[in-house]
Amino acid sequence: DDGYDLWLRYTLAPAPQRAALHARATSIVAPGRSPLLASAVGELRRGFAGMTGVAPVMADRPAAGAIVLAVAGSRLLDGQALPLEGLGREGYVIRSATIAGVPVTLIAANGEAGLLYGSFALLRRAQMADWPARLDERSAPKVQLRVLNHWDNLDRTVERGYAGQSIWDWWSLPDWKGPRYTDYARANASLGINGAVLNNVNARPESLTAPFIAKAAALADVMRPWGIKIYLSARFSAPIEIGKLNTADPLDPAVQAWWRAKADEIYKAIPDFGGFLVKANSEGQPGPQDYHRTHADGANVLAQAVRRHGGIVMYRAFVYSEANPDDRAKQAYADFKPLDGRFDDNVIVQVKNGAIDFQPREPFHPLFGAMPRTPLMLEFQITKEYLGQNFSLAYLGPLFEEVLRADTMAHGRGDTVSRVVQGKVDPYRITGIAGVANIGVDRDWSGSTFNQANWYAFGRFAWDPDASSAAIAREWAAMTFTPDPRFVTPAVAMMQRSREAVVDYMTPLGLHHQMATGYHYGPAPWVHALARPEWNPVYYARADASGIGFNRTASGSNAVAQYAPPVAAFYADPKTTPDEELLWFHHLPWDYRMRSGRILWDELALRYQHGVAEVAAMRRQWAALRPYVDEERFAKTAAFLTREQHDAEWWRDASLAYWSSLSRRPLPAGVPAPAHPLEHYQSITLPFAPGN
Ligand code: BDP
Repeated sequence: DDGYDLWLRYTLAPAPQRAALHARATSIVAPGRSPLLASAVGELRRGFAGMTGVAPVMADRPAAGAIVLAVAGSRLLDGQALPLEGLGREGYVIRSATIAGVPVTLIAANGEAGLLYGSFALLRRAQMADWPARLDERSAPKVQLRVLNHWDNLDRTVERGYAGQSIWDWWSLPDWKGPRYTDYARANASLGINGAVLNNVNARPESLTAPFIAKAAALADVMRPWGIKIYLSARFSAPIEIGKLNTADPLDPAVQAWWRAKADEIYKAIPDFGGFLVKANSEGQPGPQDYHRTHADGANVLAQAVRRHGGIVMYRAFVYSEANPDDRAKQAYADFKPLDGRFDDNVIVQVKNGAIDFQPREPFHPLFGAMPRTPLMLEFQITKEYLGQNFSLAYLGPLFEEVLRADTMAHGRGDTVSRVVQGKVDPYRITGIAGVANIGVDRDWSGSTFNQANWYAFGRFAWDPDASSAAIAREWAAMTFTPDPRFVTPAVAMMQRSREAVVDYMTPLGLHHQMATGYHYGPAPWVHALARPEWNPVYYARADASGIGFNRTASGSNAVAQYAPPVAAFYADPKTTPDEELLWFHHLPWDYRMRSGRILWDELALRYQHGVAEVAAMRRQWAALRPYVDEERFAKTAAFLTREQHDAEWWRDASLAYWSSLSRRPLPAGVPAPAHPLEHYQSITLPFAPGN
């Protein structure tokens, strides 16, 4: 098994269950002709054919064991009293029911999208062997926009992509729409993902030219029957580069007219185009500040262009510049908080989960809860740029969950990031979650089987930000491998600990951004001479002979003050700051006494060691799961775990070699001396690393 089928494998169920499954999927009744409905029916047939060996027949009226798909108002639902209210167009109800005297499984919804999602939910139950005698399930997405961000370039390289080239074959589009696009759409629809931004936020202007609009339109045609809208990243200076204007000033009428005309052109080709994603005035990208305008001015010019077509603008708050050297973590809040309420009503500001950059662990971004009049869209990174990229077995469910459950205390206890994002803390007109995709042309899509779990978890959390990472892992493991609990239970336990292992062997106790320059793979805590201060790992760890950590309290950068007062107070004191975030907020002496009773130096060293030990434990665990896994996926995962173990030891040894050159303290018992002198680690470079 090369992993191509993801979690939609639909393998033949074991004989005893097969007959029971078939008895519940004898036929499909699905009046109507919409493309969404056709997708739902096609998938149900494919799925049950795979699992039972017999495709359900299409029927006009229910017979025993039929699966009945019907939207509200259908006569098939007469007398059923279904709780469809409040489900929106995408929610669904699945029920064991009796229609015309025969037992059926009913999938009902207010719109065809709901029937599609309900069909996948039923297939999930069948795949997990979790189909109770009386089905009664009701679900609706808690977030409107559930969007993948592809950082895919027009030349098919993928920024921070570790799964091969871009799946968008721009060169052969729009003429050739390969089957992989449909499989991509199916996989997303199975999770409820309803949007895809096709191109990199570091956007090329060409993506908005007529030939590329035609290519995007071809992809939109493939996605539409699966409930997915497409979006494009827009380069702010496009009016100059492709419009031949001499400015991109958002307040210039000619610029405004250009964006309107461009939007009209796009909507002509793609009537349901979702809108634009914008990265402006960040990492060299042009933006409104080039013209002394605000980010609100910048967002609004695009928003006005798409608004009459029903489009939106996702405007990123990932901004930092040399002008703000005292603490990079503070800049997004400093730039955006004063603009609260100044964005047009079809703008949503997209905020990374933490204030720096997709680190193995970050405290939640202080903008969450701080923008009552501006909808905020949460951005996660699914591709593991800073977490070992391809090779680490790092399930991100616990990371997503930790961020979503973090309490912003915006107005009081319980105002979690999840509730902010759902628009329940402040009433948002638009709600959304974005994930930077980890998808490429590799046969297994994501570079490794376990990386698929992160795509899966992203989609499930976007649907329900209050979901549980463990429950999601169980679904994924059961569908991707086998529902046999002898596999699922230990595999899930391993997944649940896997991200913490990465935190421990890379950046324990709140350390961050210690990765090598450029490709961000492997340790480089000593780097100090890059042009901008905040590009250097030493900027973040602030380690010297006296101690380690970034003082973000009032005596330091005072970044803590960007949080609501109770959160600020909690993080201002090292005694209340959790160990996991300690050095994010505090600079502490090497002999600072930790909760464990150990001194900081010893605790730090032991955390690295713990991370390494966890990877060793995962390798053993994986070896024990061999009987349940096909040869190909077993071998690749085993090889990657071996690589991860090497990387974990490298991280531990390089980091401790460097820190001990500053702390001048002996390693505690149980932590081996680094295998090589510091200079060895400092001399390692990785030419041709992917994804830059
Ligand atoms: C950083 C990546 C960089 C992205 C940037 C972004 O290193 O490649 O362009 O984020 O989010 O994490 O724009």
